[in-house]
Amino acid sequence: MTDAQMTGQKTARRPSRQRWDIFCRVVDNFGDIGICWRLAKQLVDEHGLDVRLWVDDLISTKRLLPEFDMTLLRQQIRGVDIHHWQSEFRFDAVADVVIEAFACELPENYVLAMVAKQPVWLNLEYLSAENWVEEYHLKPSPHPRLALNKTFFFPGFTEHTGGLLRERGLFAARDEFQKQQPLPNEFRQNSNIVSNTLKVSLFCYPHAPIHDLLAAMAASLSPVQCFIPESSILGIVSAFFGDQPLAVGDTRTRGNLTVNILPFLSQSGYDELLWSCDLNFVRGEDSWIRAIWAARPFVWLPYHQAEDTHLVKLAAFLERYLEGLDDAVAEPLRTFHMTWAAERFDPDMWKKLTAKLPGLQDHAAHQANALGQQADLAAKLVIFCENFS
Ligand code: TRH
Repeated sequence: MTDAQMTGQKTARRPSRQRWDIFCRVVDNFGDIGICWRLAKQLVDEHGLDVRLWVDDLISTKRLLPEFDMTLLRQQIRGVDIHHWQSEFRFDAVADVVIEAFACELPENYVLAMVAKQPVWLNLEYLSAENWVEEYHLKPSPHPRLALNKTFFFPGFTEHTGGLLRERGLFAARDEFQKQQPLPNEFRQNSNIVSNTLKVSLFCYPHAPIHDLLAAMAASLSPVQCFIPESSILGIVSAFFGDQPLAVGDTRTRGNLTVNILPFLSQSGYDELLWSCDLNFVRGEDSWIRAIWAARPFVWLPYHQAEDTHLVKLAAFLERYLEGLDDAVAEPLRTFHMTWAAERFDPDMWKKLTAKLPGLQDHAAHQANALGQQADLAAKLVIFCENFS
């Protein structure tokens, strides 16, 4: 592979590879399918590719894509050919480019068929801001038995990584949306938005100290409105209010906190929620990236990993993300992140964090613009495949 290929730089082009297969096995939650669906759609919309998305978990797919019909083995949605990936795997032909998302292990019969076709085979990895990512991005991995080569493709925050998922026109849509007052979005219809409150969205894992966070919000000196899309934390939120189980459309108040339970939103509706709030709590991978693009301050909770690897991942991200920010502003956000992810809480850190929101807002806008200057992940994938030899 040449240097230009390693860095994703353009050289003389081979004809575009037309058919792409993306394989997605849902481990849990929504990130796996959320990312694969977003990527598939972008490859169709912006690169004119013929994309098949193979997914094994129909329930998660349905949650994310309400128009998805769980009775069908195959269906077209917004230009993407979605197939149910069943244990007995049937396919017509191997694609030109094969994306194995998050080391999901391709079906054996498909891998055998790849030997004759020799497609570009990429393992799309999880996102991390750690330094080693640059070194491993685009590293080849020969198959142990067959004449096949897989390439590791790492998303990331620097030019020498695979970049971040970002659709063309996302910033323009966000800016247009944020200009409008009152904000016209689907969650608004379900909630009575009060002006002059601190608007917060909350999407996190149930092991986070949610009760303590809600208590700190309730004790705030000024009003806080917290929007919670329906998720696995609803029981904890209900228990905080000592109430019947909360349901979509419910509103509860304690002290200076008002909570609105929203439906699980569409991906674009969720973007609008992030764009509308002054502070967003996000998790996993895809909502984390969307929070960055929202250009609003956020608290990211990484997916829990053994031996506290997620805390290393978090520290690496904060190191990169907070670079250039005055320490007096950066420190409350760093402390909040690390404490929240370690499942501890101190009410004081909520006060300190909210006191620094104006400075954090400027920084969030700056970082979104700076990262938005880099080529996005879909474009980098396409360029890499065009130059692959
Ligand atoms: O759901 P997540 O925790 O996903 C994961 C999984 O744990 C997965 O196994 C792991 O590999 C990955 O993280 C790192 O969090 P994430 O990644 O933010 O995905 C949530 C998706 O759901 C994202 O596409 C945004 C979307 N979403 C909506 O569309 N509507 C909503 O209302 C909300 C709250 C989220």
